[in-house]
Amino acid sequence: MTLFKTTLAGLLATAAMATAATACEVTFRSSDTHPDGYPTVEAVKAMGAELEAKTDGRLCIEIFASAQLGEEKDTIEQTQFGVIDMNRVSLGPFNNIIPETQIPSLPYIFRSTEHMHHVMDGPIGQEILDAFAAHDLIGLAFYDGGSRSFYNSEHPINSIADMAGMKFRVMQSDMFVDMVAALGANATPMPYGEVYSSIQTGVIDGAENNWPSYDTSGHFEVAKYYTLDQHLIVPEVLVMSKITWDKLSPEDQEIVRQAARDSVPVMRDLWAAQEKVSEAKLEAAGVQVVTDIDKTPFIEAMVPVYQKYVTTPELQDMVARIQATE
Ligand code: GTR
Repeated sequence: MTLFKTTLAGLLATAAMATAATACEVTFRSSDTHPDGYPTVEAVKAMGAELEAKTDGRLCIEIFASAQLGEEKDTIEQTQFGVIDMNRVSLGPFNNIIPETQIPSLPYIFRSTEHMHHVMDGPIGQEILDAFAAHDLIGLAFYDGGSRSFYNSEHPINSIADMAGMKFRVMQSDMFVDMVAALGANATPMPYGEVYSSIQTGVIDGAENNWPSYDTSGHFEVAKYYTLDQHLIVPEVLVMSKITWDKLSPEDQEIVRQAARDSVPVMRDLWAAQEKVSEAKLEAAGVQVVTDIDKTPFIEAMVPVYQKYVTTPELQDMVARIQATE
């Protein structure tokens, strides 16, 4: 009987999905490394709802959360090839491919999340979104990624000296490898999905991320020392494959762009709430947080990173314009 009920429920669900699918002329397959319920996933859902509403159900989004389609670096390639239609990713894994994305990924480039919003919502953000087109991608919108700080399994970090010789995972970006080296530690670039077991088995001592990712990845279970040095405020980005984009009419392209833009405030609200929830949850779970860290030595240590990566007059100008933004 139970089996029959399960089968029936399954059939009904399949039928419902089939009905929904036939109503959609085009279904964009969208990737996210985060689980269902995470602010980025929910924001893309909101975008999908707007798309369906504005096109009478013609354009739809199907989200593949929890890295079902692969780790970020691989899904970026698949999006360039048009195998994946949409992707919500950090700017970090784009650093080695699109030089403009290195600028908002520079350590301590933004003074606060508000500063980041002012920059990314304005002409500089638009220039960076436009830079994706030369790489077979359409930059649709930026999302929040909070501020990233170091956590590890060994001991509290109260100053740069405490990081000496430690091994931290970074996103797959050469600039982040140099950032960690500039702090006297060693960096291992690795996909997000491998970090938990790598900390657990001692392959690395720790990693760095924001509160919500530290929480939902479970990394706090294996690395309980978190120091709020806030070295990165890296925006996240929502991109579409240029192959998919080019198949759309100009009218539909505008609807897609607008729906992506409209999902940004949704994301920001969800993000602000999630940061608080994750922080409270992990503090209750016994994470040891160092909050009063002097950031000045960290900021000063980043000079060689800026020298190495901010090389062309265009990139130097972008840094200057960001610093001059209120
Ligand atoms: C998260 C970000 C993900 C991913 C991850 C990582 O904060 O939202 O897109 O880049 O960090 O560290 O790989």
